[in-house]
This record gives sequence, C-alpha cells and structure tokens, in this order.
Amino acid sequence: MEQSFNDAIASGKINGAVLCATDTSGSFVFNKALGERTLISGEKRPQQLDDVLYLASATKLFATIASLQCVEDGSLTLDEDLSSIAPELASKQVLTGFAGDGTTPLLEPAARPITLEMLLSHSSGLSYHFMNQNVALWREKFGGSQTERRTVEDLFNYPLVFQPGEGWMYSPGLDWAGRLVERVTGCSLGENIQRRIFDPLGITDGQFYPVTRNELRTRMVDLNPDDPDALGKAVVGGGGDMNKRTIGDFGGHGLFLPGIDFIKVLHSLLANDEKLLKTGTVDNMFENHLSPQAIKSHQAALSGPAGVFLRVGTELGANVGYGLGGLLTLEESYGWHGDRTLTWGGGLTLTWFIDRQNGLCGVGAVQAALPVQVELSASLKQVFRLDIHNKYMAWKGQRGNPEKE
Ligand code: SIM
Repeated sequence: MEQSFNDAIASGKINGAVLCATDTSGSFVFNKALGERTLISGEKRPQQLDDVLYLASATKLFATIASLQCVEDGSLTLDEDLSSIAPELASKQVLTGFAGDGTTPLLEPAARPITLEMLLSHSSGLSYHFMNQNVALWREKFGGSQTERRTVEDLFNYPLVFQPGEGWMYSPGLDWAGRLVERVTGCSLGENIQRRIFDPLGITDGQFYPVTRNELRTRMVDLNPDDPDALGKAVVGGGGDMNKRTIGDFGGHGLFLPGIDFIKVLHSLLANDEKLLKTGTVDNMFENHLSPQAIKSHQAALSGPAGVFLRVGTELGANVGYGLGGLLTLEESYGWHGDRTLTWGGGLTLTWFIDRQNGLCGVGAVQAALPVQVELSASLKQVFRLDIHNKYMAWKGQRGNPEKE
C-alpha cells in the first residue's frame, strides 16, 4: 500500500495521504502520514497525522450521529412527521418534469411526510442539483442566487424528485438533518458536535467552514496557494463551490478535522462503547433503512452514470443497502469489506468504513494535487480499502488465535 501511495507522490500526481485504521479492541493500530503539504506561504512541510483535512461529504457521518443523539434525547424521532420543525420540507412538492415549453415545472403534492430516517438514508426525495437534470434546470430558473451565501433551507429550496420514501438519490438530506438538530437544541450543529461527539473523545481540532481558529489554519492541508480560501478544492475536484455558497454549518459537507481524530469516532461506533450513542442506536445504523422501492432506485443509481462514486468501492451488483450514515454492505465481499460494513467518503479523495463482521475501521484521505486525477484517487482509495484489510488479517494471523493457545 505504501508503495502505491509513494509512487503517486513521487510522480507529483498527489501531494500526500493520511491513512488511519484500528480494530474493535484498539490493539491493531495503523496510522500513516505520507508526503507533504504546502502552506499558504508556499513553504512545503511533511504531512502530519494531525494535519487538518477537509472532510466534504464525510461530514455526513457527524450530522448523522448528532441527529441520532437528538433521537435518544426524544427531541427528534426517526419516523415521525417533521412538519412542525421543518415546515419548508413539509411544503415541498414532487417535480415530475417540465411542460412542453420546457419552462413550466410539473409538480405533484407529496403523498406523505418526510421523516428523519429518509433524510439520513437519502430516500426523502431531495436530490443534489448535480445529480438530477430536472433539479438542475429548476435551480437555474427558480433557485435564486448561486453566488451569495445562503442557509440550508434557502440554498436547497429545490422540489423533490420522487415521493418521500419511494426512491433513493444522493442529497442534502444531512444538511437538513443538521438544521433539525439546530432547531431542536437551539445550538449550532458545530456546537452540538463539539459538545457531544468531540468532547467525549478528547477531540479539539475540528471546525466547520470557515476555519477561523489559527492553531488549525496553520495545519490545514487545503489552505495553500492553489486554494487560498481553503474551500477544499483538491477534495471535491476543483470548484469547491459547496463552501462558497453557505451561511452556517452544513451537515452534508462543511467539516474540517484531522484523520487521527476521525478514526476515534469510527472506533467508538465499531466498538459500540456508548461514548457517543447507545448500543441499540448504533446497531440500528447497521440496518438497511430503504423501502423495497428505494432499494430498486438505489441499485439503479449505483449502475447509473454516477455509480462509480456512489458505490464507494463496492462491486456493481453487490448486495448493498443504505444504513444510517452511509452505504451498508449486506454480504461479505471476499478479501475486504465484510457483511454490515457502513461506508462513505468525501469529495473524490476521502473514504471511510466501519466493518462490523471483521471488526475493522479506517479512514483514507488522499491529498490530491490540482487538477484532481479522479481515476488515480479512486484506485488509491481502493488500494487502501483492500490492503488495510489484508494487513489486519496478516497481523491477526501472526498473533495466533487466543482460543487455540
Ligand atoms: O460543488 O457544486 O462539489 O466533487 O460528495 O463530497 C459543486 C459540485 C460538487 C462536486 C463534487 C461532487 C462529489 C460527489 C459526486 C457524487 C457522489 C459522491 C460520493 C462521495 C462524496 C462526494 C461525491 C461525485 C461530496 C459532496 C461534494 C460537495 C456532495 C459533499 C462519497
């Protein structure tokens, strides 16, 4: 694995990588920082494990945990109508297309309320604009400014693309979940995450965009001459538009955090140590939360044009569903992810997984150079997923099986 990454670094195609993994008991520990990063001054510095990474969509796991903590408090539920907390969601209609002239949207009323479970599993009917043509067109015509900064409810003012619960599409569902958390707690999503996820794990180096704390700015991988506003361009593939257009904390993509801290969160869920959530809540994250229709729609998306990104490394046709927080494998893929692996990623360059069957979790963050080489990033993420599994199996083998001794 190290060879693949070092070759890519030597070729100048990537600048470095942060690779962290551990097992349920915390006995297997693999933490590597490779290559170097460039400061805003242009000075180069060896990559460190506590360098501050842009998480992009890997933020979604934190918004998931924060909203499940509110479910445990009783201030939110997974399956009840959210109209009283988010009337903007309740008023959304389903966009089925445009009338002949191509400018009049065809809308149908929603058949049922959107629930938190749907928001967390991308089955609410919401869609990112870059994932659906109709939404992209509606956004162009009716979406309002795409340059000024806007709140979640204002920026994602799009209609739904299917009836709530009846489909699957990658969406701002977690941005909305983050807003629900803010409305029921009266605190920002960042404050909720600091107090209820970071503090219990001794994490001090996380912050939502824009990162203002100087002790973090000096360690930001994404603050450099190519990205002077630290938008995370080298993670999302160049534009970084998602951070240009936001006001407040976006649970779908706004978090910055070191890899060495990210692994602590993954480990807490793998070990089910109740530091963040009750064991029953974590068990529920590793269940498939898609309806039969949403499963079909999810499989269609996985074999569609964006499938290479939405499959997060799993094989085309593999038996997978969607849990709370990420894609969920429902069978073992020989040689790497076991059954009930929850996994997602960030931008084009970061991947994380929690493999319940094999008792292994990991986060792999490729530090790409711009322009991002998408295929190279995809192959390096796959090298990480497969090789860390092999390293762990080999390590377990060497230790021998305590039961045998
Ligand atoms: O900024 O308007 O940034 O590369 O999703 O991390 C824009 C466009 C946007 C371009 C991004 C889109 C990356 C998406 C896409 C589809 C599926 C994904 C699955 C990954 C995570 C990643 C990608 C290729 C993100 C977003 C990016 C802002 C959505 C937060 C597991």
